[in-house]
Amino acid sequence: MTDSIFAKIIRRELPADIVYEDNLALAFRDKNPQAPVHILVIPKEAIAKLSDAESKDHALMGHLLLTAKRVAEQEGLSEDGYRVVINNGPNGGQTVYHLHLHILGGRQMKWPPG
Ligand code: DGP
Repeated sequence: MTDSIFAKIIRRELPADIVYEDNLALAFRDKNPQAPVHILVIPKEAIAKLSDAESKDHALMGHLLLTAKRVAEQEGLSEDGYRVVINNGPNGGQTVYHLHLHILGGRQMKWPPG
């Protein structure tokens, strides 16, 4: 089990601009936005990183991806497009060890990412 800042956001011990919540997931605006729209989608279950996900998490992982789609629609990003990113571990650039999907939109993305 991890207890990161995101666990504190789930428990409302830290403030966040929450844009979506259900029994499995929470979505809130990134405090250091890298695009006009930058939202994080997290599971309420404390999975530290993508590489820690297991077969039992199959449905949850699908739910997180569909939640990202739903939140992107809610934010009006569907027509122009958007990017969904998971940073995994040190080389992936992960800094908060509670699994999260970044939704980035509102500008043209570049490829490859840095
Ligand atoms: P990553 O590098 O993939 O682990 O991304 C972590 C993201 O979390 C980063 O874009 C900044 C964001 N972040 C860190 N601390 C907080 C916080 O306390 N509140 C919010 N809303 N976002 C945070």
